[in-house]
Amino acid sequence: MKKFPENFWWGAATSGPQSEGRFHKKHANVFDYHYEIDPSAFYDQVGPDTASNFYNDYKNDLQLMKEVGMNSLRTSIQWSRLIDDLEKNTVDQNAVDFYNHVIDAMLEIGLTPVMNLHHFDLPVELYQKYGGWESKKVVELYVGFAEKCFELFGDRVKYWTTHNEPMVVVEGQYLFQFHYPNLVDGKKAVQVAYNLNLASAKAIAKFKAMDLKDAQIGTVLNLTPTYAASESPEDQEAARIAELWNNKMFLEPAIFGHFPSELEELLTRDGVLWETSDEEKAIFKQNTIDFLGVNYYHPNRVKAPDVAPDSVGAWMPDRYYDAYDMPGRRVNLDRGWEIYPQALYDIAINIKENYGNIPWYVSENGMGVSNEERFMNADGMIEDDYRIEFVKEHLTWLHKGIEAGSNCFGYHMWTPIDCWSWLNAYKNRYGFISNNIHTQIKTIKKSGRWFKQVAEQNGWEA
Ligand code: BGP
Repeated sequence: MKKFPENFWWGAATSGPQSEGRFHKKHANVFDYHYEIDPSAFYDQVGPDTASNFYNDYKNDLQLMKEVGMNSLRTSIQWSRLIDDLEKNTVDQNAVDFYNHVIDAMLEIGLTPVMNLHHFDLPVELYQKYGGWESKKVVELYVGFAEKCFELFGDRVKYWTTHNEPMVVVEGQYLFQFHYPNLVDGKKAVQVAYNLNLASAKAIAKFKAMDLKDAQIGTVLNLTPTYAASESPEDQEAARIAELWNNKMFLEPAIFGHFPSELEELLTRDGVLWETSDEEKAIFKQNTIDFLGVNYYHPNRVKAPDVAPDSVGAWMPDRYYDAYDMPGRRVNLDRGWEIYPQALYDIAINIKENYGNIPWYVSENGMGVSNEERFMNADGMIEDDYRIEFVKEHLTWLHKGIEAGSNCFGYHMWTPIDCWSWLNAYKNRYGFISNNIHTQIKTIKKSGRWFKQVAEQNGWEA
């Protein structure tokens, strides 16, 4: 038997904006707004309005999650739903009732709730008025929202996370133009990265001051481990900087309470360092995470840049490294991401050796596949053997990492029920449970049945 540690979390993750639908939501987040002004930016012009109808269907959905063996679920509380007046941080009572019902329903059926506070879904008004995460005013407003969440739900929710993949906000909105407002501005990107880290530390400060019983707080990072194309000093240097920028910029403040000095030196030399203060440095120092969530999809392979990093032009972090397309790599062509399960072992060992072996869990992993109806059998079940293989391979490497002493306490799949994706909408499906978006009929896939057995046995017969 491949056995996992006792009380291992077997579960899955989704987010409010990708599952609930906009029903009765007072404010638009940046994605709601982007869809309003430019539906053609979204696959098949499908927006987040209905998503997977979790707002109306949560009881049935949670029951299905239980049926695939999940003992825990991460979702998020939408800032744009919970808060009524964004400046005064008053709450919308309908939203409070909704999240109370969801949390109570989860506890009733034995699904441990993990609640995230920000999953790319900034209320658009705060972008329009203050420039969103560019502004420390927005950091304060977010902290007020977080505090409300702890007050309202902290008696029952014992696991909180401050952000999901803050790096995606930096890259999508400020560097590589894949999320609204699609800016290209390296200097702003640096400040946004800092402010997101600061928001997390300040929310943690509020959380700690409240002294909630048995509750823990963490953050969710997309760790894309960096692999250099070769042993050459140039490729190794490219990998060092890519690792600093993509991973350490968030990992180190979260775990150690300060930014990596090598990164600060590089940004200072390039004249783009963030605005900081001694007071803020003290906040980082005192407010580190209790546990880490790691989203892992694909590795980051890099090589020395073709163009010299000191070339003339606006500052961008990727002037220091180029993407390396490794010949012979395995790829999920529907999403374009490399499949490299061994990275989960490397992550496990990295956390053990370089990050104080902090308790951590895989907070997302998964494979988005298009047109899964082609695998539907006569009973209407999708036979997604490729997903079973994918999960099994990843769990095998994770297991090796745990056996080597890494302090991993769970594995969450992205996602329980096929849900809406940012620009890809419903193109690629990730769930253990399929969703017909026209009828909202949800059906367990073969992978869901397989996962139930694994969860029940806390492993599988090797
Ligand atoms: C992660 C996000 C999720 C989810 C997932 C799948 O980066 O945290 O929100 O969307 O990726 O990616 P995509 O939906 O882009 O295929």
